[in-house]
Amino acid sequence: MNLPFEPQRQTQDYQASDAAHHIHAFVDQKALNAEGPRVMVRGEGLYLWDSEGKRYLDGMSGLWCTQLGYGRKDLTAAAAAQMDQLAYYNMFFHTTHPAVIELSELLFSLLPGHYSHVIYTNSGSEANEVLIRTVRRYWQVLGKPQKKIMIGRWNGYHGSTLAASALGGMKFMHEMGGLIPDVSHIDEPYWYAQGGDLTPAEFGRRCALQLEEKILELGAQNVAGFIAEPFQGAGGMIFPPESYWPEVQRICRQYDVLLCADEVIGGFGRTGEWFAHQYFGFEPDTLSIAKGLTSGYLPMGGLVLSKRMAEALVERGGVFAHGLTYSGHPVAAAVALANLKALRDEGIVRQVKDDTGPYLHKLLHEVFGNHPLIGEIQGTGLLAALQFVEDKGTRKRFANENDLAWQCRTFGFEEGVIIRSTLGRMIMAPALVASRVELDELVDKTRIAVDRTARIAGKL
Ligand code: PXG
Repeated sequence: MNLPFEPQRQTQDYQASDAAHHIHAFVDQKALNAEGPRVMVRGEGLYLWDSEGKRYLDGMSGLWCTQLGYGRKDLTAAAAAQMDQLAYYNMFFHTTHPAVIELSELLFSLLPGHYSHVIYTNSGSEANEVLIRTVRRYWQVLGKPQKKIMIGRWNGYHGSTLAASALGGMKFMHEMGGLIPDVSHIDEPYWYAQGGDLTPAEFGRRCALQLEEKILELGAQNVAGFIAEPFQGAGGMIFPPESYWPEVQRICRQYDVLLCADEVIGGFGRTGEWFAHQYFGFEPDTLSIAKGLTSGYLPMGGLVLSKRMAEALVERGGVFAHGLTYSGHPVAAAVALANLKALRDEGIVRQVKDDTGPYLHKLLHEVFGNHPLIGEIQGTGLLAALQFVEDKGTRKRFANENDLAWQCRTFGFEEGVIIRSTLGRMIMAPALVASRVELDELVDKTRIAVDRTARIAGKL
């Protein structure tokens, strides 16, 4: 083995101890224990190494979060300096600290001007938990306490805690642990799977109109907000038709329902814009953020509020009985600040928009445009989905599309590339610092994995 590190222990030793102590995410733990998880031990740029010395091109930025890639010394230095100076303090007790103030100054310089305030959290799930209470509190302050219901979307993902998973529309999650009161769902705008004979534009409008129907059914006087990801991430990297967001925005404004964008995946340059709602051209009232805020180096999220909401809460709200021990954690804030500075000052977001994003999509269209297994290529910036299809003419999907996609992901690992599978779609979201050469490798290895899958599916 020619490793750029010294593994401390044997892989099997790590695996045995892992099985003895951990319940992993979204997996049959017994089956995983029998197989043994890969043990990731090092990261540099876009690459990861496991304990066997195998190298992977990480086409998913970890979990859609390592915008700057792995091993950035400026982020390490920012964390170390902040730990030396003030490792912890909080925003209770009438106190604050420079790291969080400087982070917010920079954050709001990057956001459109109609946002002003943020409540920091440790994760995206927490951001959405905070969202529910903040939105309800806002309507209380405005004298409309009955406006409590949140509308989300089927197959949306807003996190794994109880209220966040209730906002989301993953039914199998609801079945494990239950829902919370005052949450309702409408359909997702997934034209390829559900659009039938409608054009994408017609289907997008139809999906948006479901929101209006749902608001009328529940009573606008009872509805607090509509939460959605600008594009669905965990649900399959699904872009809504262009007609969708303008109509959703119109409906929210018309019925005085807050429009809450979950930017946990879409934020911080993924689409080539700083935030995904800017790419789709709508103006949410709140933004849930996390992941790319720190490039995943430390846990941090937040709920961003419009000036209008913040003004009501600050000027008329009195005490908001809410707070987290680690809200605005100085070390996470220092890392987030260094991360945002790098994304801005190194022109990384602009590069995604003008160079690497268009390059990736040109490549994908060249390689997969006529591929027998691929019915649609979606995405923008450093974000892409490949839709598996059995019959392109009718958009008929494979009955076992989930298994095929999982198999494709496994082939990817074998080829040394990490891509994500969901419900018959393969997803790529590499670090935003990816070079053209790395994108060549990503697409090349993905093609091998997709070809191998096409052979199993009888398409090659
Ligand atoms: N909102 C969105 C849109 C997300 O994608 C969360 C909230 C929750 O964030 P935390 O930090 O609590 O995990 C997420 C998380 C995947 C995958 O495989 C996606 C997420 C998390 C883990 C795996 O696509 N998204």
